[in-house]
Amino acid sequence: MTLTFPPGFLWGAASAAYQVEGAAQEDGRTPSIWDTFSHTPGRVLAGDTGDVAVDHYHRFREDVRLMAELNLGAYRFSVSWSRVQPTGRGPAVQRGLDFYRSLVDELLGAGIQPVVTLYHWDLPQELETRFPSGSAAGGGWPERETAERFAEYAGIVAEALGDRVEFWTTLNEPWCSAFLGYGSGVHAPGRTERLAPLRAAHHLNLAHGLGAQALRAALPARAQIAISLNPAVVRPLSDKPEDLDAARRIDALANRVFTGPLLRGAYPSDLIKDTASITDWSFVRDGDLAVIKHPLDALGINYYTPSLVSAATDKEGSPARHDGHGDSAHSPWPGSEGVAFHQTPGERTEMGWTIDPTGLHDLLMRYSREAPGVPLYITENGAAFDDKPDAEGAVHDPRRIDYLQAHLAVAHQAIADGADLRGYFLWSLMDNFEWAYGYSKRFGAVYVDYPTQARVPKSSARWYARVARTGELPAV
Ligand code: PNW
Repeated sequence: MTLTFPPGFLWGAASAAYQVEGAAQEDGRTPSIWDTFSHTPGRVLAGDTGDVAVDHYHRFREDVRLMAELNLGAYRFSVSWSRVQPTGRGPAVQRGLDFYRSLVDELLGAGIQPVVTLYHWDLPQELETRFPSGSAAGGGWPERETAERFAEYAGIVAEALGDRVEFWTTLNEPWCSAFLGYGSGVHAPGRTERLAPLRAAHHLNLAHGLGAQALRAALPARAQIAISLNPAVVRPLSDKPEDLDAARRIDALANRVFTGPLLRGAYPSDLIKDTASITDWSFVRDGDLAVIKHPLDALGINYYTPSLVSAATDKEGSPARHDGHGDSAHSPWPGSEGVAFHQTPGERTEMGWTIDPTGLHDLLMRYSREAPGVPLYITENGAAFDDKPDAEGAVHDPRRIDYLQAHLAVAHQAIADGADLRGYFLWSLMDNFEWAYGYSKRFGAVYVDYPTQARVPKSSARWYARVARTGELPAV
């Protein structure tokens, strides 16, 4: 049976500045923590960097034409903070802002709605390094001032683009910034600490709240202000109390550390107990929680794969980690390092992530309940496969079509079950710099031949273009 999506459902694709732009040193841009990290030997596979990426900074006109050919209704991209405010403090660089104005104008001219993410992990390096009040290891998100700087930056971008962009998100996946950046160290800035990720999580929450206030003050009333989270779907290995407790702990550290303050104005009491040996949370100041609970016009959900957890038993020791967070001797779960992650059964993508669309349905229903009245968007969903051009240069990726089909089918089901889901953004428009995996993982609907920068729509792009045009999911 063909599934029909509601009229007005937004069909989009997503990207992020450091993953696609390149032009790392042009027009006044200074290094972000990802420039520093990728240029540090051993941090990114094969020594790959975002110096050139897919050269979107120079090819955005061609890329927007491609988006129009693919019938996209919206394009979600992020702004590189150090391109518009090189030191993370003080005056903006006009040439940096001009790039985003040109991109937005190109999109609007093609009838594509721009969706701006203000922060997709590329903190200006200066805000990590030059921090008189920071720890010996550095400044960055564990420091409160970073949240204040973010609000200033949000105001700058809102002033520059507010007359033509209606859909804004503050942060992309703050969990990754806090826990992979400052806990396991597999993301920039690569710190491996226990207190820093918790402080970072709070200051990211605060940055969202202060940033949302700055956006509200600068933008017309019609503007929508949202955040994109990557909520974990945490499943216990068994019904044993210790496994249920492991799932509760990971749910607190992955999800409720953000949604507690964002949606309810409080950190969960079980999280505070679980982390009591690390912190008393005194870095949360009076008034912070009210700021963080700024009303959301929409909630963005990014989903890839579920997690299966159990208590680690002494006999077996802690099993090999299969949580898809990369290889690190350091845990991204402060206070709950003992929890064991297991490989969920089923077919996997090139990331090693199990394909399980039921997790997306779970998330949409959960956040419909937890954020009543707040429209939901899937701001990322997609998969990496081993895509290669055939002899004629065409790229056939039937597994990606199956992946998208299966996830869109459960999204449709969630709407039928009452979720107020308004749109879907495929990750990603094009193959790009996949963080610690460099260019080795291809998430794009469009294939990029890196040596020539040629763009070749894969068969999934053609398939998605039809879904976007008709609003219908063909029967399998
Ligand atoms: C998201 N994890 O990253 C990001 O928003 C994208 O920039 C990225 O390219 C995409 O998903 C695919 O990885 C994640 O370890 C990276 O749990 C790592 C994790 C989750 C999301």
